[in-house]
Amino acid sequence: MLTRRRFLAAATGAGLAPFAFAEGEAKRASSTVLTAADVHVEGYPTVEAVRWMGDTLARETQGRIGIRVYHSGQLGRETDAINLARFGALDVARVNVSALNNAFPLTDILALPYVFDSTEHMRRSLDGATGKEILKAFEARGLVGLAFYDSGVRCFYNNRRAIVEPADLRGLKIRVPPSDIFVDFVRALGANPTPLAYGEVFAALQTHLIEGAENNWTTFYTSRQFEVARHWSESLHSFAPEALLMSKRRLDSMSPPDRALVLDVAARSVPYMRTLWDKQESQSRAAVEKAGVQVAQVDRRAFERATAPMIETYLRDPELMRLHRQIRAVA
Ligand code: GTR
Repeated sequence: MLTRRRFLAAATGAGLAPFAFAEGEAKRASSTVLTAADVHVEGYPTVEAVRWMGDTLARETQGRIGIRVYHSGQLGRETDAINLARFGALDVARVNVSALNNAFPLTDILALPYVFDSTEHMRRSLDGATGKEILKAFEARGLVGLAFYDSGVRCFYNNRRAIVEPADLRGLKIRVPPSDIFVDFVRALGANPTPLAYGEVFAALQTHLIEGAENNWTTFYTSRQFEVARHWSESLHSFAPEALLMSKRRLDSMSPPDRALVLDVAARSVPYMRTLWDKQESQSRAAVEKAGVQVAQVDRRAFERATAPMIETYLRDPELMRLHRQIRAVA
């Protein structure tokens, strides 16, 4: 298997093409094999959607363009993938917006708790003006926003007790992604936010470095975290979606028709991903419940009240307030 070190050596040295050719993936000298990174395992909807893109590109270019997906965090953390893509050492980075919040402030609005009412509301906003504007904003720092994918709705889970109201979280060490929004949110609820990379969460729960985390059903299931955190709470606090980003340098190096094709295939992968997502989310929930995880309903109003001042602080930013109004208008 390819190691991260070998990948980086190839990527930052003579370019990726020699490596890809050696792997026999490119059929002709003029072939392009785009590299993509994802922290999720094979079969996860984001991984499969990017694979679908690769197959579609290969079919529609008679094998001239393809995508090689490095799944399961083989290329490291999401923050690493973002930087690799910005500097052209990786072509496609599939990451969650939470990993982009600090560098791309407009993405804050997508991660902020209680902004979206439902999956439908989120999809409508991402398909419309809000999604388009935020995808465009990545270009300021070496990236092209190809698409947004679903990531369900994030809820708390932990290995201690049922969380019904904010007081139940008091003092618990809760893992958060590397985003100030999540740090501030968990702190406002009286817990101790502990930023960790996604790949480290399972071990941190198992060794009691942390007592809980928050994420969606699919992640909870596919990462096996449900085996070590037996209390799930329906806090339904954030719909923070996934972002599919491409290295601007790489996209600009392609011919105009190839560039247009990549953008078009990425857009076409969104409905495909959503179908996979809906199926996988309900299967994951059913599997976790079958495995005996306790699901608690929470006093959602109490969570909203406890975090309202923190959310208002973010919305004091005029740009975020403008996007917030835009999103609420299509609720
Ligand atoms: C998941 C998301 C991952 C990663 C993870 C996290 O929902 O799909 O990309 O960001 O959350 O919490 O780190």
